[in-house]
Amino acid sequence: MKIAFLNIAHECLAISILSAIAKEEGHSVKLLHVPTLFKDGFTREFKRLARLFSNDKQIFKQLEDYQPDLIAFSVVTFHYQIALHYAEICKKICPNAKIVFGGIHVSSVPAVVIANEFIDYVVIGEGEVAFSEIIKHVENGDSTEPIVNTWYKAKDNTIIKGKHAGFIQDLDSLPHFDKEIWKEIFPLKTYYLTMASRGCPYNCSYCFNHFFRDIPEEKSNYVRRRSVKHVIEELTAAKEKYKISTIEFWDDIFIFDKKWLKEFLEAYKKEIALPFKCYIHVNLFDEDTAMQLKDAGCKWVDFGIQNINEDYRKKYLKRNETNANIVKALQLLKKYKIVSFADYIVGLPGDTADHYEEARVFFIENMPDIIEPYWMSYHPQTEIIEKGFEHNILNAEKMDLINHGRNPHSYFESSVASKDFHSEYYFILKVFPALPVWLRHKLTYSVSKKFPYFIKLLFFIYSIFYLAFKHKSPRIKYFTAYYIKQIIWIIKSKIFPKKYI
Ligand code: B12
Ligand code: SF4
Repeated sequence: MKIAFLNIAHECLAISILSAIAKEEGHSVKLLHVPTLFKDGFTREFKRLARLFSNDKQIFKQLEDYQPDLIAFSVVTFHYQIALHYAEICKKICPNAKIVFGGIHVSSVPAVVIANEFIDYVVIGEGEVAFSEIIKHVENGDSTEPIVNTWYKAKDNTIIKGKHAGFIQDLDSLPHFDKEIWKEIFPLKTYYLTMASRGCPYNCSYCFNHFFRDIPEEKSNYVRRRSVKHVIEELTAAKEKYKISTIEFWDDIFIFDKKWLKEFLEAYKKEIALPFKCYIHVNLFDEDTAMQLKDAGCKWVDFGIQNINEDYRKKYLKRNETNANIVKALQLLKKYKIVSFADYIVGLPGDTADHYEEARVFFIENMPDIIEPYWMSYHPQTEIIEKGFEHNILNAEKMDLINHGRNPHSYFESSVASKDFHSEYYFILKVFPALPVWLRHKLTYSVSKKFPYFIKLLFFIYSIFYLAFKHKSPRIKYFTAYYIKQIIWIIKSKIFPKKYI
C-alpha cells in the first residue's frame, strides 16, 4: 500500500516510528514535508520570506503523481489549522485516499477533529497498533469492525469507535525510529533527536501527561523505558550512518529511573561518548546523578521552574518541588559544570507582579545559565483551563477557539491578552543571565519599562546569541543548521522536484 506522511515544520518522532512500522510491514512510504519556514513558531513570522520559501506547488505535484492510499498527519494544537488546510487540499488532489489524523491535539479533542468531512480516521492515544490496523482496514475496504484507539467514519457516515487499549508495555518491541525519511531535510549530524522512554511520573496542570495517562480503559503502566541495549543499538547505528555529533534526549524526565540511568550512562560512555542534552526534574536530581551525567558527556540539562512562588506552583501548576530543591539543583549543576536551562512560564492565570519580583530577586542570587521564559498557552483537556476560567481569562468562546487550534501562540506571543507586567518580566528574565551582576540589580520593572521597544529588541537578540555562544548551546547550532539545510533543500526541490520531495 502507498502511504504518505504530511509533516509540518519539525522533525516528528511519531512519524518516524509509524514510518518504521509501515516499512517493516512492506508498505511504500513517502514523506511530504511542509517546512513553514519563517512562520514555524521558532522565529517571528516574516510573510514575504515564508511565501518565498513555500514548497506547496512541489508537494501538491508529488501528491498528484504518487496517489497514496493513506495520508497521515501528526498534529499538535499549534499546527492543527495548518494541518486541516493541507488535508483538505490532499483530499481534493487524491479523492480516493483516506486521511488519518493522530497526535496530542487529536487525542485531546477527537470529536472536533473527526467532524471535518475530509478526515476519515482519528487516533486517540498511542498510535502504533492503531496505525497497522488502519492500514489493513483501508486495504480491506468495507469492514465496520471497531479499530483499537481509533474512531472512523463508516460508509453511512456513522462514527465507529474502538476501545482505548492499554499503553504498549514493551517499548523494545517497536522498531527504531526511521530517520532515513528526514536525512535530506534536517541536520541529523548536527543534532540527533531521540527518546528512550514514554510518559512522565508527574501531573503538572498545564501539560498533556495528566490526561494522556488516563486515556486507556485498561490498566497499564504509563511510564516506560526502552532497554539500554535498544537505545544503544539505535545510537550506534546513527553514529555510523549519519556521523552524528550531539544528541538530545526528548524524554520528559530522562533521570527518573536511577537504576536504568546508571546502566545506560555506563554503556553510553563506552559505546557512544557524544555530548548530549536531556530533561531533568529537580526533585530527582542529586549529586550521584549529576556526577554520572557529567561523566557520560552530558553538557546541558533543561528543567522547569515555571513559577518561583512555592504556594502558587503547588496550587496552580501541581508542582511540588521546593525552592530549596531548585537552589540545590542549580548548585550541583554549577559544581559539575553542566549548563542549566531553566524554563519559566510567563502569563500564567492569577500570577502576580509580586511573584515576578520574587523571581527577579531569586535569580539574582541563584542564576541558571540560561532562563527560557515561555508564554502560557492553554491546551485542550489540561487542568489549568479551570484556573483560566476562574480568573476570567478564558470563557466558552475562547475555549472553542483553543479546541480548534485557532488561538495564536508561539514562543513569542501569548495566547491570551497579557497584562504588561508579564511582558516586562518576560524581557527581564530573558536578558538577565546575559547581564553583568551589577546590572542585574539595576534592571527592575520600573527601569525596564522606560526602555523603548527597539532597545529591548537589541538587548533581547544580544542575550540570545551571547548566551548561546557562551554555553555552546546546541539549540542555536541546530537552528542555524536547520534553517540552512531546509533552505538548500527547498531550492533543490524546486529545481529537481522528483528527486528531493
Ligand atoms: C519533542 C517535542 C517538541 C519538539 C518537536 C515537536 C514535534 N512536532 O514533534 C519541538 C521542540 C519543536 C516542540 C515545539 C513545541 N511544542 Co512540543 N513537545 C515535544 C515532546 C517533548 C515530545 C514529542 C514526541 O516526539 N513524542 C514522541 C512521540 C512518539 O509521541 P507522540 O507525538 O505522542 O505520538 C504518539 C501518539 O500521539 C500517536 N500519534 C501521534 N501522531 C500520530 C499520527 C498518526 C497518523 C497516528 C496514527 C498516531 C499518531 O502515536 C504516537 C506513537 O504512539 C512533547 C511531549 C511528549 N512527551 O510527547 C511536547 C509537546 C508535543 N509540545 C507541546 C507544545 C505546546 C509545543 C509548542 C507549541 C511550545 C510553544 N509554546 O511554542 C512548540 C510548537 C512550536 C511549533 N511551532 O510547533 C505540547 C503540545 C500540546 C498540544 N495540545 O498541542 C506537548 C504535548 C508538551 C506539553 N506541554 O504538553 N516540541
Ligand atoms: S514534569 Fe514536565 S513532562 Fe512531566 S508532567 Fe510536569 S511538565 Fe509535563
